[in-house]
Amino acid sequence: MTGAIFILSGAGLSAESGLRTFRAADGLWEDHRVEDVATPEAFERDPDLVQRFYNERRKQAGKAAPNAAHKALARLQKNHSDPVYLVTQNVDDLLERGGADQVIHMHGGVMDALCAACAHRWPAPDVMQVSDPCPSCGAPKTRPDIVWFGEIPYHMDIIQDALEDSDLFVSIGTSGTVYPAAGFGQMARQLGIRTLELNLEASNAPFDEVIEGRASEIVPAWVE
Ligand code: BV8
Repeated sequence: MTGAIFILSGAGLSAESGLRTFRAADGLWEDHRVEDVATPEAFERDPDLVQRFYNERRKQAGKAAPNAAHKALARLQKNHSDPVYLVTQNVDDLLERGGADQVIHMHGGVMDALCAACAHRWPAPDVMQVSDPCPSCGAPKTRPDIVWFGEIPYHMDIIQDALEDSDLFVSIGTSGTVYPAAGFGQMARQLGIRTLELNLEASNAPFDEVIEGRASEIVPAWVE
């Protein structure tokens, strides 16, 4: 396999590490309505509820271990002769802990804190409060470094360049529900790039090839 590879991952990549997906029967959103915990309006309205939601996510992410799929993608990035762009919708750090050294977190990271006043970032405390003073400007406006619905995803320019540079687009463990990530497959097809989906169940988007199965099995098999 030669040529640059663009890999978009979603919650299914981390499901076997014990982190719940969003739209499964026991998905996260089932516990909370999206608009109650994953929008800037929710944070304005009830910052403590939002902080509790992300403190719990951070605790779960910290307890989770990278699975064979995370480690296989890290190996691919290290060993492949051309660039491997690891673009993830996930806010956990399991790809990094699985050995990947360049991960593009387009929806942010739950292990980081962000100052809503000066945009300073720092490693999040286990239990974050909005009143935590920013280490840089001192403002008591601490929020999780997460891209909420209605906010602009991070690194869109880098992602666009990576897609245009790639010869293969691989979607791993995502339902293709949330934009703009859900539109990357279509952009790849318009660029004439071959597309592959690795998913527990096909998401029914028009990929050139689909491999169904659990990420911890099908991702290492595809990488090797
Ligand atoms: C934006 C952080 C403008 C939070 C997240 C109407 C129509 C279309 C679009 C919109 C609309 N109204 C509003 C929008 C825009 C909106 C959107 O798309 N809404 C959706 C709900 C319709 N998007 C936004 O607001 C985005 N911002 O558009 O700004 C803009 C855009 C571009 C340029 C300039 C301006 C911001 C979206 C970011 C929201 N934040 N995450 C948090 O994590 O708490 S999204 C959240 O859900 C996740 O991060 C993830 O990205 C996302 C999607 O979930 P998936 O990862 O796909 O997980 P899901 O549960 O859905 O699926 C799991 C998959 O895994 C399944 O396929 C399953 O089969 C598979 N699986 C399960 N187990 C396994 C497995 N696969 C393999 N192995 C297994 N073991």
